[in-house]
Amino acid sequence: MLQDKDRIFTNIYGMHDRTLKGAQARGHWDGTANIIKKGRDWIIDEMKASGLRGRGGAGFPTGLKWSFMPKESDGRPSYLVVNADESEPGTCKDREIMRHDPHTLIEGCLIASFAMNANACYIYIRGEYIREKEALQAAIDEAYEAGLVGKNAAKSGWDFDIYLHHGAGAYICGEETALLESLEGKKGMPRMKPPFPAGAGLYGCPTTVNNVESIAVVPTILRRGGEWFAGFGRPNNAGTKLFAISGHVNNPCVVEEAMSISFEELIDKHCGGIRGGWDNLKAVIPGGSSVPMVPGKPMRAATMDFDYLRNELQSGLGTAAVIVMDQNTDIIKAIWRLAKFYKHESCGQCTPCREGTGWMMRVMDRLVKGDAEPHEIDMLLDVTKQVEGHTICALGDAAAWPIQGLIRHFRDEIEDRIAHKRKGRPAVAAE
Ligand code: L3W
Ligand code: SF4
Repeated sequence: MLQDKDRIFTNIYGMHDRTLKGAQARGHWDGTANIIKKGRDWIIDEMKASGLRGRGGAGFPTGLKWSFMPKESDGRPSYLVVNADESEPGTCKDREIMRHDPHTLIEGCLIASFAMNANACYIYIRGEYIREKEALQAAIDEAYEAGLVGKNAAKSGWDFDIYLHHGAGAYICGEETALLESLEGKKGMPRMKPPFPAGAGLYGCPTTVNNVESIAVVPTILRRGGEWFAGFGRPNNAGTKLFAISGHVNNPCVVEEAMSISFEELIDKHCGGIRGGWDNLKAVIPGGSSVPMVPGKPMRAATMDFDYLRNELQSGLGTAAVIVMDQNTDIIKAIWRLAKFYKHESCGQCTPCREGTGWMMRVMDRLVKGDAEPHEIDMLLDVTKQVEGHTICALGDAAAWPIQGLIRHFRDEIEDRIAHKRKGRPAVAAE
């Protein structure tokens, strides 16, 4: 288990002063100019050495992503954009950083922007995060007032401006290119990639989009050293990580832990165990609803990191939003609810996603009621395969995977419900 001295987020539960004074007392903004004076190459090399992989869901190596940015300007400005559009079902970790530890994010923005030759950073925060927006804006104002950002930021010699942009409540704006479109004042619709944002991002200029947690850990990594961060977890799955655990555990929480902690330890140590005990565990979505679910038994022994969940359990760490479901869960209805979410959030620009999400939701609606024909289960699976991999952005895959997981692991339950309804017994109704 991670020791308190190794925690990066020292105010995640809001027990301490979140203002600049409190943040400085906890070690933030300490020697920021000295870090910057070590130069871009040193910062990027340390980030590579840390092994940090992006905390927004995809797990792309952060140092490598930064190295894609042009070293010399070709006349276009470079930008850092922080993705604070946290909307993945079950995910509420960045919210805690912005509420209670905003200064570590702002300091991270300055250092990361310098490393990528960017004089400006935009933070795109989700529309529903109103108090978080206020907390973050107050911290930005304090940082300007104290000379930590703005001209000659933190006496580093680097001029740096930071802007907070409030979204309007669309999940798709968390997809990095839809976010850039929205920031430019257009409809939040994903762009085709390539070009990746590092080549042509905000206003067609070199841009890196990073998740809040990925940027907020940067100052501590650089103060303590990349090797220190790489010492947690295991190779290719390094560092500390915020886990957001919800559902049928005794104490749902957000907690910073070492990557690769076992699922059992995570739940027993921090959540007081599964409601009703381990035998009552039915299924877990380990990384936010965009990753497939895993039934209870293999999940108990799982290692909570990118590679284990992908290679051993055909799932993923995603945003580490762990959604726990016990034996009382109507698993068909739970997945129907996700299907409804993705249908609502599809931007509609590509046919397989626009039509497929509606189609999948309507079949799921009948499965919940037991009103479907048995052959429709395979038909539904076939439709998920037509959507998966055939769309502009990952929302299509994210809509397909929970349904594929349901059919793979709980087919018996779907068949039982259909058989039950055919015998004229009442079935659970979808709302
Ligand atoms: C330059 C290349 N850059 C990749 C960059 C790319 C992006 C990053 C990862 O989706 C997933 C999605 C959600 N040259 C590059 C390159 N990049 N190749 O690396 O890219 P990618 O395409 O692997 O992923 P993505 O499009 O960023 C993110 C899943 O995360 N998810 C969570 C979603 C919700 C939230 C939230 O609420 N906070 O994040 C959970 O699983 O479904 O699969 O920057 O440009 N050759
Ligand atoms: Fe829009 Fe869906 Fe296509 Fe993504 S996959 S671009 S959300 S229609």
